[in-house]
Amino acid sequence: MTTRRVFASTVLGLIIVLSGCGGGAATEIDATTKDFSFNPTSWEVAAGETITINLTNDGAVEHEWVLLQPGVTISSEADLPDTEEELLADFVYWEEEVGAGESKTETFVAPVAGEYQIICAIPSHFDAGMKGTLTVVAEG
Ligand SMILES: [Cu+2]
Repeated sequence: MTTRRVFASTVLGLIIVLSGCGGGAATEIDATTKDFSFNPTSWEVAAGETITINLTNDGAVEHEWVLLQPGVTISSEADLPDTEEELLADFVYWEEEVGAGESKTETFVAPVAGEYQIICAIPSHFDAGMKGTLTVVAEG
């Protein structure tokens, strides 16, 4: 009786551990942009995987889905550099823009496990609310 209970709880624990190891993390995500927000505002993908992203812009102006580099976060646009060159070198891990009313499908390779900030880097858009979170989980 006692042995059986221990076995059952061990199996249950193993299932919980396995399911928490990124086996369910997506390799395809959807992101819709509007004026001025993302929907959804958070995504979860598996580290090192090629991720397909389906971008749809339901807004009236162009938007971007910008994945910031590991360890890089901003709290306002004042934290961003003045030049595109510095932005790409020091802040951006991957980015794609999508025109008003347009849709596109692109791919990028997910970085190492961690929490990453998603922004729209078009002036005034981040401060207006275009921010999100990409959670990258390690593969089990
Ligand atoms: Cu935008």
